[in-house]
Amino acid sequence: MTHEELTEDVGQVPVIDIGVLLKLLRTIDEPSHFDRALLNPQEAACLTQIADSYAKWGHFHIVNHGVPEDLIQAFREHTTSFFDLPVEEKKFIKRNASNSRGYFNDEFTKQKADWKEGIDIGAQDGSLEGTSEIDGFNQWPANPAAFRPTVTEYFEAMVTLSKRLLQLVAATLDLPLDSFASIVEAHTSYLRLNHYPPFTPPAGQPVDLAAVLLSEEFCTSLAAPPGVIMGIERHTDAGLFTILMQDTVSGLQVWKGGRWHAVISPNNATHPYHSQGSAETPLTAPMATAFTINVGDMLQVISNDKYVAPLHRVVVNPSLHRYSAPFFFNPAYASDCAPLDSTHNATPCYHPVNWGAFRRARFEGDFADKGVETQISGFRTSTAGPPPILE
Ligand SMILES: O=C(O)CCC(=O)C(=O)O
Repeated sequence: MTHEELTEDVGQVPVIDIGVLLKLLRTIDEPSHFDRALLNPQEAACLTQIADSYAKWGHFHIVNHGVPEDLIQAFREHTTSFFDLPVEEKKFIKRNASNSRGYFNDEFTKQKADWKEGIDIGAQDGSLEGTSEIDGFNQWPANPAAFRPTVTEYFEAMVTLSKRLLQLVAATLDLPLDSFASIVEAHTSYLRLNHYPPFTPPAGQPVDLAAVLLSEEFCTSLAAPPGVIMGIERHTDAGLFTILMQDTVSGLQVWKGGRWHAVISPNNATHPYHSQGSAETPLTAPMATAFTINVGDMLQVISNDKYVAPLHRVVVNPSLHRYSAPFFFNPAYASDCAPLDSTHNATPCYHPVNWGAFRRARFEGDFADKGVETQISGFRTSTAGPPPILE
């Protein structure tokens, strides 16, 4: 049995073709006057699918998102070339406690060192230039030469797509499309490039990785058993939502219904999506360019628990390199995120969360073992009850 098969999911996480809604958004002159009742049946079905996926899974895959395929391919190639550099060269641009932008190979999640390396590139006050008190400044590698222009172009494409997706979030909540525009005008999003090298057990301590990954204990315990190395331990994303590019190697898992499920991207040829097309009804999107969307903590707060940020993690792979690129779409630092009046729960489940303060506390925990991580559960109101879990 291969590693891919070991971690294969049941293919339930929807793959949503959002082309029909993006086309519509481009034609709407006054987002504040958006009327859901005027959607045609195809548009309405797509919006319902998005709303249901946010509520049921907290994540889904999108195709036909408008990001050019050649840009995605160039971005991928430069990501791989960057990580292929000698570690000494990558460390020229290493991030530190006073600058969160740059290369790292020492991140902690749940007080455990991740089995991965990465580079963070961020926006400050809505732009890729400049510096911010919380994040510092971007550090670009000298090699590969085209890394900076390609990553910059990809970053801008992610911003454009994120703003569209945020309009759709508003639409799913029966709000005008521009309801959240002010909190992301000076957005503080960042792009993370991840490389998970193949896991090599320490000499003299052989690990039967397949047995570990298949064990009932591993699949049903929230925390990975002691001694099991993870690509990245369980966490939720802190911001509004994440646009995740996964390559063809699996590893991502999500906690739902009391166990971990593998989340295979449609970019992987084993995904059931590939068998859905036919000569009569061909698939509408090119493959290898799907993105996975994850609800983040701030959207959970704003939606007052209607949309729950999924707990996710990444398992190691014994033989394959895995690359991924989450784009964390984040509000302005000055924003206070608070439950909207119009969401399904009349009583607010959260006190307002200042994004700048929250992000600063999270970064401090990423950089070193600070004991307890800052979580939105700390902002729950006394009447809200226990934090929601995806059932
Ligand atoms: O690599 C992935 O698929 C997910 C990465 C992730 O969760 C993170 O970087 O926060």
